Amino acid sequence: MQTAAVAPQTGHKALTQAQIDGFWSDGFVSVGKVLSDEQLELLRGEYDRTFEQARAGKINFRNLSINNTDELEDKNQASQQMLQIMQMCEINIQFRRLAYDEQLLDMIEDLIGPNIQLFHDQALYKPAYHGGPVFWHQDNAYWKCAPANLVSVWLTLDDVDEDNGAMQFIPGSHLRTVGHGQAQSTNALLDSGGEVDESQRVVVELPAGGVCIHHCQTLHHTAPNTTPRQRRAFAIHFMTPGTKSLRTNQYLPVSFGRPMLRTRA
Ligand SMILES: O=C(O)CCC(=O)C(=O)O
Repeated sequence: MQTAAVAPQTGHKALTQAQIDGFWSDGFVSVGKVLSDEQLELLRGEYDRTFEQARAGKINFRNLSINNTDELEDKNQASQQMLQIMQMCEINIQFRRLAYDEQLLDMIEDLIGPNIQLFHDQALYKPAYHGGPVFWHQDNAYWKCAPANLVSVWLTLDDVDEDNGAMQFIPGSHLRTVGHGQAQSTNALLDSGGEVDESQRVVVELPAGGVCIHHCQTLHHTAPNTTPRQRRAFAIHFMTPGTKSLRTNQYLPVSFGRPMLRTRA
């Protein structure tokens, strides 16, 4: 069983003590708007362009709402679409730069210390009207990393609320691991819904350019998007160097896809 990491004493760089304490007691913290309007405009354009290329078959993507035998037409036409492009940092320079954003890294340093390596990133797009759900899960049920002290920045390029797919969390759920099963409607997602007391859920509404941060064991999900408003999100998953994959029993080496983003001077 994995246990949640203990908060390192790093001093404050970007988060307040209340935000840091909130993160360690709840397993998530909402930071509000972080991106400037200029950054937001630039990233929206790059995001849309990349998804257009993906839908045209030029870039790999998955529709997490279907069984990915991966016919392009199926992915594009499905009645529910939770679209995912992995490793934007390897295909788009603006999203790679975002992983190195000092403001974001200052927040992450407040939580896991000054040695920060990228685990991976992903664009998660719920189109208007037929955006598919992401079921309740703890990220580390997918990742199987040790120690389980990875943290994720989830960043939205659109205003988000419960109806178009804002993040929903169960406070305190990062303190223990729960069981996950394969979701029935798709081969791409796990589902730990049976373990969740939904009356405890907290919906984190954010404005476009807003950020929330969560621990890799915090139970979270997002609802289908049936609204006329698209929901473009981007997640960056950070780890400390020396993190091990329990699948391979190997440390995760520094590479182009897993660069060191910050090290102690
Ligand atoms: O963007 C979503 O809908 C879900 C994101 C998520 O589960 C994550 O970033 O860990």
